[in-house]
Amino acid sequence: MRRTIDLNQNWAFRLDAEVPKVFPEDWDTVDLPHTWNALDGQDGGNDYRRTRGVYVKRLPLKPLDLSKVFLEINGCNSSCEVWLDGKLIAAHDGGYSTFRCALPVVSGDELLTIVADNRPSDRVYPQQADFTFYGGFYRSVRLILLPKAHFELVKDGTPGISVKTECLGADYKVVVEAEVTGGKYVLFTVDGQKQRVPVQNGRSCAEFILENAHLWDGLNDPYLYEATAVLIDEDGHMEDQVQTSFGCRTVAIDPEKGFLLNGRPYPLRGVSRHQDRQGLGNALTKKEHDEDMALIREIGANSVRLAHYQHDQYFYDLCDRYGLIAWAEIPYISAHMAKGRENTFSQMRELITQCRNHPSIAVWGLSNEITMSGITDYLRENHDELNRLVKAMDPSRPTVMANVMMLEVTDPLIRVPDAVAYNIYFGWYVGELGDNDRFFDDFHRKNPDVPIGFSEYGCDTNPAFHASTPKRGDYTEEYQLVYHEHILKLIEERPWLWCTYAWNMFDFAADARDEGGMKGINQKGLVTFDRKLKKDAFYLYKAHWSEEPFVHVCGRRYVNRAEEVTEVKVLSNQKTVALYMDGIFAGEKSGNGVFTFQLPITGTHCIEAVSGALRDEITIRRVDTPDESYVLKSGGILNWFDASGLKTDCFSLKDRVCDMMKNEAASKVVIGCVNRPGKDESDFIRDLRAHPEKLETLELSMEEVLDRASPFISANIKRHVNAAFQQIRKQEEN
Ligand code: ADA
Repeated sequence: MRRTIDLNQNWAFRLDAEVPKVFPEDWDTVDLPHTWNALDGQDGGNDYRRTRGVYVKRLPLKPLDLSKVFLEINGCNSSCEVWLDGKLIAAHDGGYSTFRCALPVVSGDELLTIVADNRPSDRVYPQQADFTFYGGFYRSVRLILLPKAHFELVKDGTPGISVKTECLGADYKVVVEAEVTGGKYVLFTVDGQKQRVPVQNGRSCAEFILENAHLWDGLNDPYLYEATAVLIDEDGHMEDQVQTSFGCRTVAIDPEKGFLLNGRPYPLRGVSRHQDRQGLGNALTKKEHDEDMALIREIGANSVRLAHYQHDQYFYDLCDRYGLIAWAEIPYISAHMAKGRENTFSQMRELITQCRNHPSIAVWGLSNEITMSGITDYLRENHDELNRLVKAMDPSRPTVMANVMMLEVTDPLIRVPDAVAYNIYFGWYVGELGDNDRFFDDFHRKNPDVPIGFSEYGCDTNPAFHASTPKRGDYTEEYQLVYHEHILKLIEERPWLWCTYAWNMFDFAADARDEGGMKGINQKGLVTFDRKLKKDAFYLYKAHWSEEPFVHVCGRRYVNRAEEVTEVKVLSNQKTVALYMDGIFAGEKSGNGVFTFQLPITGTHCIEAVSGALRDEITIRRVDTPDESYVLKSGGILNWFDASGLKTDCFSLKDRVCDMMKNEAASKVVIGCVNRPGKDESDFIRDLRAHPEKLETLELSMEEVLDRASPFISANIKRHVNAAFQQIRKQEEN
C-alpha cells in the first residue's frame, strides 16, 4: 500500500539563487507552508518581491523505499520547477492547485530543489487583480511512495477516484471511476455495497444504486457518503487504496426561481473569502481555515464564493462537512492575455479534476471581471472554449461568470455560461445605493431568461473611523452598516437573485492599495485581516441569517460623540430589544434585525441592550468638539489599478485629451467615451459631443473629462477605460 512522507520541515531557502549542485549549508532554513511575501505583500507600495524562491532538501529515503516515488505539491505560486540532483525533471504553471510528478530516485538521498516563481508572466493567470500574488510553497509538500500497481495521481493532480451521482427520484445512481497503472481488479465499496471490477485499459468503473439516498442538503443536513477503491494485483494482494467522501444532491439555477438545491429554491446568501491572513500571507494551516469557517458559519451564511482561485482542499472539505454551497473558480481575471489561453484550460481541468467530488461545490466560475481591459474576439473564443471544456468534463454543475459592472447587460458574453452574476458597487465607488436595485431590475427586465446573481458588493471600512452622518467614501463603520442594510433589503426583495456574496468576509491584502488609512489592504471585510475584530456589519448578517440568539450594540469604537442626541443601533435576531442608559430604562423596540434608538447624552454613559437573558453594552461619552481621530485624513484613493504598474509607453487616463487625439487608435477611444451617453450626464460632456473639434485642443486629462462627465463614473468604469488606453502604444509603431 502507499505511504506518504511529510516534507514540510527544514528547507534551505534563498531568493534569486541558482539551483545548487550541493546542499547549501549557508542558506536560511524555513518550514512549509511558506511565502516570502508574508510581510512585504501586505504593507502597501505595490513593491512586494516577485521573483524566484529556491528551496532545497536532501531526500530522506532508504533503499527499501525506492519503489515508485512521487512528489506532491499542494500549492506553489505562481509557477514551480522540480529539480533532482541539479536536473530539471518537472514544471507546473498555476499557483492554486495540487501538482504531482514522479521522482526518478536511485540512491534515495538525492538533492531535491523546488523553485517557486511569482515573477510577472504573460501566460499564467492571475497577473492583474486586486490581491497580492504571494510567492512560495504555501501549502503542504510531501512524498508519496507507491507500489508498482497504483491509482493515477499525476494527470491534472487527480485524486485517483471520481464519483458521479445521478438522481433517479428517491434513489441515486452512483458511478465510481478509477484510473490505474497495473493491477487486475478494483474493489469498490460504497455505503457497504461492494463490487470487484476488472481493470480494462487502465480504468475501472462501478455503478451502485443508493435506495432512498440520504441527501446532502446544505446547512440542513450535509450528509456525506464514503467511496473506497482498492487495487488488487494478479495474486489477490491489495496494492493501493484511495477513498473520497461524496454527497447526493441536485443543483440547478432558474432565471425566476433562482438557485435550486434538491429541487427547491435555496437562494445562495453568503460571502466571499480570500485565502490570506495578516502576517502569514497565504501560508495557512488548518487552524486558520477552521477559524475562517467558524466565522462564516457564525453569521449564518449558506454559501461562500471562494475567490478568485482554487482554494485549499481542506476548505472545500469544511464546506462539505458544514453544508455551505461553494462557488469555485479559476483566476482568469481582469485582463485577457493572448498567451494565457492554455493556462485557463489547465487551471480549469485541475480545478474540476481535483474538486469534483465535493458536493458543496455547485458552480464552476469561468472568469472574474475579465472584460475590464476590453473585449476582443479572442476573449470571447476563450470563454466559449472554456465553457465547452467545463460542460464536457462535468455537465452536472452550472457554469457561471462574475462580470464587471461596465459589461453591457446585453453583451453576448452573458449567454456563454449557464448563469451570470455581476460585481456591483454603486453606493461605494460611485453612484448611490438605489442604483444597485435599478441595475438588477434593468438586467432582469432585459434578460428574463438569464439567471442573474450579485457576485460582489461591499464598501471599504476602517473600524477606527466613525460618523453620526455616515456617507459614501468616509470609510466609517456606520456607513458600512447603512450600505449593507440597503443591500440586504435589495436582496430580500429579489428572490430571483440566484446568489449574493458580500465582498468580502475578511479584509485581505492588495499591496497596490493605499486608502482608508490603511496601506496594502482591501478593507471591505466584515472582519479585520487578523480575524480579531468583527465590524458592526458582521452582526447585521448574523441578525438576518443566524439562528444563534444574540444582541449586539453598535458603535463601541465610536466613544466620543459631539452631539446632544445620538443614534444607537442594536442588532439582534430577537423580536424585541430593550435599551437601558446608566441602568435606567430608555425604551423598547420590536423589529427585524435592526433596532434604532435616539438617546440624549450629557456625559459618559453605559448603554445596555437586553433581550430576555441576552445582553450587550457599550460606553459612550458626550464631547464638545468632534474627535478628529474618527475622520479619514484627506488623501487620494490609490486603487490597485492606479498603481498596478501603468505601462508608461502606452496611453492612460492620465494623458491629456489633445495629445491622445493625435493618435488614431487613442482618439477612437476618446470619442467613444464622449459619445457614450451616461446617467445624469453633464452639459460639459454634451458640449464636447456636439463640438468634437474641441477635443483637439482640450488640455484636460481623460480622467478629468470622465470626472466631469457624470456623477456615475465609477472607479470600475475608469479601470475599464484606462485598460483600453493601456493597450495603445504612444509612439506610432513604424
Ligand atoms: C472587483 C474584484 C475584487 C475586488 C473588488 C474591490 O469586483 O472582483 O477582486 O477588487 O472589485 O474591492 O474593488
